[in-house]
Order: sequence, then C-alpha cells, then structure tokens
Amino acid sequence: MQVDRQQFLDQGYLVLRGVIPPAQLHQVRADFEALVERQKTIWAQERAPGDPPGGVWETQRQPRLVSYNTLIDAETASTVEIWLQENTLGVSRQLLSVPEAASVAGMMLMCSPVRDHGPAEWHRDVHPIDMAPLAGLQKDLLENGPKYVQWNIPLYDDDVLWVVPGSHRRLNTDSENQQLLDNPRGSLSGGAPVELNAGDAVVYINYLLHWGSDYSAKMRRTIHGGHSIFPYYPDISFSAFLSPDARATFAHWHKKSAELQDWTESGLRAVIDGDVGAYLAALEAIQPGVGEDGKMVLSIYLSKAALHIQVVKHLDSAADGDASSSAHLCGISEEYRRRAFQPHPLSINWGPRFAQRFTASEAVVLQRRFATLDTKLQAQQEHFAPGFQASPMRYFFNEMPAGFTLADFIASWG
Ligand SMILES: O=C(O)CCC(=O)C(=O)O
Ligand SMILES: [Fe+2]
Repeated sequence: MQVDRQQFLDQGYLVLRGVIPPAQLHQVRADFEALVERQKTIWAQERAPGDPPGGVWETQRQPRLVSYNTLIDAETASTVEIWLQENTLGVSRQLLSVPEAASVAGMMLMCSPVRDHGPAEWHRDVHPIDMAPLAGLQKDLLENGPKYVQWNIPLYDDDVLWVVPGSHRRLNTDSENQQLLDNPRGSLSGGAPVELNAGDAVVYINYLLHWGSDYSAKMRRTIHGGHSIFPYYPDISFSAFLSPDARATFAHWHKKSAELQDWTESGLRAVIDGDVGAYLAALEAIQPGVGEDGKMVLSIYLSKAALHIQVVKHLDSAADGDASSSAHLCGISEEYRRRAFQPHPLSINWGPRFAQRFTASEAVVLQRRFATLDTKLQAQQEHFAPGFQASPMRYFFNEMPAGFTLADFIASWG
C-alpha cells in the first residue's frame, strides 16, 4: 500500500480504507473479544474496595487493554501480527523519519464504557514535564519527520475521534485557546470527525489537536497504538506465540532497543565527560540523519533522562529500595515520580532500571551539566496552557528557549 507522505505531513493524518479486509473482520473481532474477556477477569480480580464487581471495566470512561500482547496465546496471535502487516507497518515505514527503524510501539484496544460518559477533553498527546515544548517538537517534526505515528483501527464503525487538520504543525490560535478555556469538551472550530468504517484505519501525528468526542456505551473496539523508531519491550515472551517471522522481528527490535539504551547512556556519559564528538556521535546513532532541530529535541530528552535518573536515585536512597512509594518523603511531586517510573521510549525514557547505569554522584554531575538547559525550559511560576495532557507546571508548554542553540547547550556543560 503506497501512501502520500506529503499529505500526511500537511494535514497530520491519513485515512486508509479496508486495512482489515471484510473477509477477516469476523475472526479479528473474535480474537480481540477473547482478549477483552481475559482482561475483564483481571480487572474484576484487581478491583479496588468500593469498586463495582467489574472494576475498571465498569468505572472507566474508556476501558483500555494496555499492552494486550501480554494476554495473547497461539489462537489470538493475529491481534499482534496485525501490527506487522504491509498495510500497517509498511505504511508507517513510509512515514517515519528513519524507515529502517520502524517498530511496533504499544498495542492497545480502546473499548466503549458500560454507560455513557460523554465527551473527553481536546488535547495533543504532549506532556512537557518529560517531553519538550510543542514548538520544538514541531520544528523537529518538520525538519526530520515523525519519531512515532499513531493508529486507530476500529473493528466497528467509529467516528469518536475528531481532529483539527494541520494543527500538528502549529501552536494553538488565540481563538482555540479561548474556546478550550471556555469548554475543553466542546466542539472546536476547525475540528472534524474522522469517519471510519469497521476495518478502516487512521494513522496520525499525535501532536494534532484531537478529541474523544463521545465516550458513549455504543459498541467500540478500536485497536490503538503505533509504530516508532525507538523500540522498547519490557518482556518479549509473548512472541513465542507468533509465527517464526514475527518472532524474529520482535527479537531483532528487542536487540535494537538494547543498543539504543546503550547509545542513550553513551550520550549522557559524553555530557559528563564534556566530549562533544562522542555526544554528537550518540545523537547520530540514536536517530541517524537527524538535523539541528532534532538534535535539540534529543538533547532535551536527555535532560529529562538526567532528571528521571536523579528522581529515581533520590527516592532509592530515601526509601531503602521501596522507591516508588516514598515520593512524598522527599518533596518530589507525584507527577515527576510517575514520569520517572513509567518508561516512555518515544522520549528515550527507558524506565527506572536505566538509572542503575549511573552512580549517585554521576547523577549529580548530570544534573549540574543539564542545569542551564533545564532552567531555560522553565518559567518562574507554575502555569497552564490549554490542550495538553498536563496540569499546571513550571515547564513551558509551547515555547522553546529563545535564541538558545545546540552550540549554546554544549557550551553550557561547563
Ligand atoms: O478515543 C480516541 O480515539 C482518542 C484517544 C486519545 O486521544 C488518547 O488516549 O490520548
Ligand atoms: Fe490523545
């Protein structure tokens, strides 16, 4: 399937018809429903005191199978293999910044809730605490193409998702900001529904302003996830159920992930050592061919890695091993703790285990080396901007540090 990359980059999404052919739809639905039943059993077992018998299935506005690959068996392997097809992975390869690095990133299923929950909030999938200001992400996107593309593949007709075409390339307008402040769950001028029939797909840049317009009880089973240039799988034992080819593909990506983690460490060590050549070599290995704007975003991501390492070390020493439960003990806000402990490979955050590669004193040096950049990414006061997945914070949502170049960053290592 040949797609129009320019159209994708211009409007921020492409609708593809018949990604799941009608003849296969019945079987694919049945395979996913088996996973839904498995997850429902788990949710019922894990329900909190006071929850209804079904737990999450009954309480969430969008019950979601996250990493459903952990639920598969040989009979339901198709639910994973769907991500490896020519009309999914092959399409993403045409769209991503580094085609040869295209790999599956997250396999989820979005389900309708048991009762109507109405509209969600308009947002971009951007959280500046551990990503970068939107303007920087957009310059990188326009310079290099996407690091990640997201997919919705509905198994039943679905027009829940709305988008503002073209908004991935620009900040919100004043009018959009006003409308979102007035009502983040209302219709937004320029917004349009993505109308998909069962088996169609939309592939999109998740910096787009987008909207879950109505989380109603109408049957929804929509495959959700994407492809990225930064593979990461905490555990690939699920691949034992796949075809030999698919198993080999995941094994290859798992190895690539280990190499990327090593390069991330090398980049951070180059900053500790003040070795500019090694630093630039690490960026090039992480994202081959990346331009100046992309190097700036990768540098910000490395500054976040330094931050996450510092948070993990701090909590480790405070809690004597029980790091995840002690954030309140040392004044680290819950949001920082959550981001440090939740791998986010799209921003080269490899999770808390990555912090073990550095000693506590190296973590302190890292924080010092990144301090100028980190300070420039923050305002004096907590503030808020509409249309992001974040609460008020000091990190800038939209604007990059004015006049601060990659050379300035390197000079700031001290
Ligand atoms: O329900 C959808 O299609 C959109 C979901 C979404 O935007 C999100 O989870 O970030
Ligand atoms: Fe989203």
